[in-house]
Amino acid sequence: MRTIHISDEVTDALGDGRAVVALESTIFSSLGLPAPHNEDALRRCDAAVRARGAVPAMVAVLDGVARIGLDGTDGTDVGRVLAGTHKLAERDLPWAVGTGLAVGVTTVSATVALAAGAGIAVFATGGIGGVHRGAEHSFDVSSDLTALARHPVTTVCAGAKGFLDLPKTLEYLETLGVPVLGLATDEFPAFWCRTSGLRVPHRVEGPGAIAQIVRAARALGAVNGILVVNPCPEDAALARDTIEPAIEDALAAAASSGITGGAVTPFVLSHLADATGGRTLPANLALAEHNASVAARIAVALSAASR
Ligand code: PSU
Ligand code: MN
Repeated sequence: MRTIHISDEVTDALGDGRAVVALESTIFSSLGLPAPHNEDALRRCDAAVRARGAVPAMVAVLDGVARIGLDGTDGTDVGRVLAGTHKLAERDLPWAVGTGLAVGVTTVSATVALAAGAGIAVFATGGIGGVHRGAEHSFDVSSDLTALARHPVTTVCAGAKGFLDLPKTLEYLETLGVPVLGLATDEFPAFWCRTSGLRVPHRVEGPGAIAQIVRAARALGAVNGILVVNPCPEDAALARDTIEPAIEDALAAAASSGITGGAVTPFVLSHLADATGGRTLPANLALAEHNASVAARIAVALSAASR
């Protein structure tokens, strides 16, 4: 049974020691962004990685095969991923492959697991999952956090969405031993908002400094990943008081509709896009593109140093 397929382009880049950046597929599916913004986001992230001299590797499950890099030059595979409605966390991968699932889009947890297995060191996403508000009752803590701790991949994100419990998310990352590096910021960013009022443990100024920390982690024998938090570009970011009432509203709607588990994040994202008259979308696209660009620069710095 063929379980994993790495595209020719990604295989060649890895073989030559060139920079590769993994991309998750959930944010580009209908669960992450409404059409046509999902396709736009994918095009912009793909171009941002290439513009910095790295090769993008989109991760997804298609016809029961874990795919790392989509090579369907006719765009068929990409089209299937964009229309994807089945979200896969790390624990869902054996089921998706073992049962031959037609289309599964990978979250942060599934993507870092597959990227690590393929030998990809850097991954770009929008925002990570975290500890949900009310987790003391629901126990809803995204498996993104444990996956970040278990796989030696550097993840670039714009923090975590403000509808999560951000103080608890930071505490949990500390418990798991995941370094959190603020890129040119002292504060943990809250996805659409550049600030959260929470300090990051360490501030770094650029991709070169991050690459040096990644190399230090490997030299020290660390087996965990590293989280880089990169605030949404200023011209696209939203103010906290714009988004906070919409968040309260979306969470109340999720609770009264009985939405739980993996369905919470897609529900809240789509509710927020509606409640803000679509104002979350340009921010979401801009931060994803910026993260892809930063991830590519880190990957290039790492590959240059290892030659
Ligand atoms: N952030 C976004 N869009 C998304 C997600 C996060 O802006 O679609 C997805 C990511 O794939 C992340 C997942 O890994 O939500 C977390 O889901 P959960 O909270 O159910 O673990
Ligand atoms: Mn969850």
